[in-house]
Amino acid sequence: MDQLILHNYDFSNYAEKVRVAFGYKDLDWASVIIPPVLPKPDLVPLTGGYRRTPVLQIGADVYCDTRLIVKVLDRLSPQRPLFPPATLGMATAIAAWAESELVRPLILYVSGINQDVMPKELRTDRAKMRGLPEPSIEAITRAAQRNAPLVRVQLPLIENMLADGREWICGDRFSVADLAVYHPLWFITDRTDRLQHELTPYPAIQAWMARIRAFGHGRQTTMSAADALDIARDALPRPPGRSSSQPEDPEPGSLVSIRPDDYAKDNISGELVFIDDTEIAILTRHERVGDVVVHFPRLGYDLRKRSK
Ligand SMILES: N[C@@H](CCC(=O)N[C@@H](CS)C(=O)NCC(=O)O)C(=O)O
Repeated sequence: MDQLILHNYDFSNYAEKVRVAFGYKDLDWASVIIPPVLPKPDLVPLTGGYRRTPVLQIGADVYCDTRLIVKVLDRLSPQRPLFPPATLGMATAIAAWAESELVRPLILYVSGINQDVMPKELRTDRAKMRGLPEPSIEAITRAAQRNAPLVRVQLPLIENMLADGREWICGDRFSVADLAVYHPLWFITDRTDRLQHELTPYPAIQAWMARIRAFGHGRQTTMSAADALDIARDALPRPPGRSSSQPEDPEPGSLVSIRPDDYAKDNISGELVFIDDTEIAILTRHERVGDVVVHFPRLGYDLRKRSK
């Protein structure tokens, strides 16, 4: 298998989702540490401007967004699938809930309580990313207080999912549902133990988290950003497969732009080289790395045709 390179930083909960997937599948991978805030001069040549974390690089192909990255890992390493066919629909729906309704209040609560141990630049950067004015420390504290109840009303739902003694959220097979529910909960105690008490009433959650922690992170080495850029420069993107687009989709070969459909509206432009039900791939070019194909999940992204 070609070398898997994950561009990530330690306190990124979405990166933790992929690191745990590496552990579950027992994969070799190289870790490139990226800055948690802009500028990210060694990342954007690879992504055409996508700035979020993590990003998976395989040669001159770059996979953005963990919703696609986990599918790519299943394709490359089908043993121990993250999408067991019997629970595909349920796992996808639970993951979608976890990464919207659960993640957002949890991150606002935990990072608000831990703001003294988070990088100082985070406040300015994240406000800019959302196109909002920079909040004061007091406003962040108030946001943490507003979001604490939203976390507390959702934790019992997870305890309930595990209450019949099942090992994993969808039954006896680990799946993407476990990964997606785990990574925000991991963030609760990643930086400090201040919020450990929020998990104390939930023995099933705690035992389930311990089972997931036991997977570890696979076999990790470290790589410099310069080496990762050289690998992209020296590789050719994989030939795209046959597209299966819908009638309304832009034709492969058109100039398109794509952006996440949530709060961070960073636009990436290039030539559409592949599109199907799960994936969109765009050819980008940068002087440092040459041609790179940047891949996005279909769901969660807004794709538009551009005039030349
Ligand atoms: N839907 C994306 C969300 C990724 C995301 O929001 N990651 C956070 C870090 S945990 C982020 O990108 N923050 C801004 C940054 O790192 O620049 C995914 O699943 O990968």
